This record gives sequence, C-alpha cells and structure tokens, in this order.
Amino acid sequence: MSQLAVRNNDNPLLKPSDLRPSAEGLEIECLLNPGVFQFNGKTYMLVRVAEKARQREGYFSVPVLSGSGRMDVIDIPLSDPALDRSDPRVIRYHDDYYLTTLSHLRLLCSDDGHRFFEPPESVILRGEGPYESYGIEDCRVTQIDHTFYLTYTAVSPNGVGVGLITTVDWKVFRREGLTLPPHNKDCAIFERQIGQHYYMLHRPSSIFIGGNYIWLAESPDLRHWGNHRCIARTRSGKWDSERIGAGAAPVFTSAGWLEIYHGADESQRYCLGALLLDKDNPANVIARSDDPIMEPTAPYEQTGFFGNVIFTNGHTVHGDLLRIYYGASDEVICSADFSIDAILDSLR
Ligand code: MAN
Repeated sequence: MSQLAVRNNDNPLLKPSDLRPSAEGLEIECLLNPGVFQFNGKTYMLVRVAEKARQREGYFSVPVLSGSGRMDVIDIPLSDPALDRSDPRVIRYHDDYYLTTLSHLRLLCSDDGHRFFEPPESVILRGEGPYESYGIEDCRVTQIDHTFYLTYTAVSPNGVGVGLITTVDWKVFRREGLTLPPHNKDCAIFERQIGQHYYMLHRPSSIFIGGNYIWLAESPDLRHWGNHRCIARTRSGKWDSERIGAGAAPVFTSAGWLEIYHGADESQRYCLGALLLDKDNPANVIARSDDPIMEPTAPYEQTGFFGNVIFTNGHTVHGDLLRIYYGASDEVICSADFSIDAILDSLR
C-alpha cells in the first residue's frame, strides 16, 4: 500500500458539530470537500456545508430552494413505496430525484493551515436561481492575477452543472452563471495561461455511450470554453474503474502539470491518484498512477455519512510540500501532506 500520504494527526480537522446551521429548522449533516486558497497571508477554506431539514414525524423531509431563494421543505411519506432511500445522498420519489441535504459554501479562515475558524463576518454562498435550487457543492478556487475563480457544482432538477463566481476581495461576489451546462462537474481552472489560452479540467457525466471521464477545455477569456478533449478515461478492473474527476487546479512542476484526481470503483470506494500533463500541451498525459496515492484506510475515511470516500478539491503548495484538504466519508474534513517529488517518482 502507498505510503505517500502523511495524514494530519489531528484529523478530522472539522466535523459537523463545529459549525452553526445556516438557518432555523436545519441541521448540519456533513462538512465536506473544501476549496482552498491563500489570501492576505492566511489560508482559507470554502467548505461545503450539507444541511438536512428537521424531520417531520412519518415523513422524509427534504430542503430545497425556491426561485426567490426561500427555503422550502418537501415532505415525502415514509410509508409510500414510491420512495427509494437506498442511497443516503439522493432519494428517488416516483420519477423525481432530490438530494437528502442542501449544501452551501462557507468561508473558514486559518493562521496556520491547521486550525480553521469562521470569521465574525461570515461569508455564506448559497444556491441562487433555477440551476441551484438543490444547492451548490465542491468548489474549486483558482487565483489568476488578482481575481479568484470559483467553479462549483450547481444542482437542480435541471441537472448537475458547473457554476462560476468571481471575486477579488471575498466580500463582493459576481455570479457569472453556469459556465458548463449539465451534466458536468469537477471543474478546475489552471492557474496560468499556456501560450494564448486558459485551460480547465472538467467532467461531463455520460449516461449511455461513454463514461465519467476527465476532459480538458481551453478559453481565450475564462468565459468561453471550447476545443474540448477527453484526456483520461476510467480503467476497468482498477481502482478508478467507475468514475474519475479532477481535484483542485493542477500544480505546475518542472516535470509538467500535476493533477490529483479522484477515482471510484464499482463499489463506490473513492481513492486519489495523480496525472502528469505536458507543460506546454496539457492534452498530452505523460503519466498516470497505476495504484492510488491515497486510499480510505483511516477509520474516519471508512465510516461516516458515505463511507470509504476520500475526495479532494483543495490544496496548498509550499515548495515540495503539497497539503491536500479532503472530505472523508462525506462527513468530516481532514488534511494530508505529500512530497511533490515523491508523487512524481511514483509516476516514473
Ligand atoms: C460525488 C460528489 C462528491 C462526493 C462523492 C462521494 O462525486 O457528490 O461531492 O464526495 O460523490 O459521495
């Protein structure tokens, strides 16, 4: 088994009871999958807070946002055979799907990258409008010059797409709409241009022909994306056989762009691996992990809201040190350190 990841001894760093619910009638069920960035000498996390509605006796109560941003609760009778609750994350009722929790993004701050707290003037980004009525999730944060680009999963009955928000000061936010329509998620923008273009990784989700693969797109202006190319597919019989998706923005190294991605197998076990992309032409995959660089082995990674999950979409880089922040079992937030050179060695 790979020894590349050094887990923080204080894991989990954050658990649901560490934060206050965002509104009356809600309870925090999970903290997960934070976007991470540095700003004014501090480390910040844009954490996904998943809340469930206070349950009404005899019903399964699901929170959703109305078009005007009001929170409504839909009560579904537990006794109705048309209710399918086999997945703790999603329920099916007749022909409709709902999420069991409603997620928003909340900003947390740290002086040491280790202990995180909610600043007094808390920043909460909630779903807005018809494409986010089931909430917003799993945000990647990329800084280019002075602007931060937030790419996140926007969920609604219209499908799962990628929303874009920009900010320069973390006080005023510009909602730029859906940058990629459904079905798409796991979108990470590269931190610098290559030649004349900006690049992003993304994950269209295919239902029939094709699969859940990682794609690359390019843009002249960070708004219009084209020249989409599929750069990594699932591999049958391996740890990443069922679906794969990008983590945070790729790290620029002397060997090329290093991307930490997640892969799940048929049993929905989520591990992390690495992709090395050509410095000048990131559509060219130079190397890919045969075995995971990190697997759910700690107790908090194996049991929880949705067990056997390690999912990352945020990190910091200091020289050779890559510190990833990750959601464990879709319930708590943890960190682990890697040597970038050791990951690159593992790819040789
Ligand atoms: C999907 C997303 C993630 C989640 C994993 C594991 O990829 O919904 O947010 O962490 O599944 O459940």
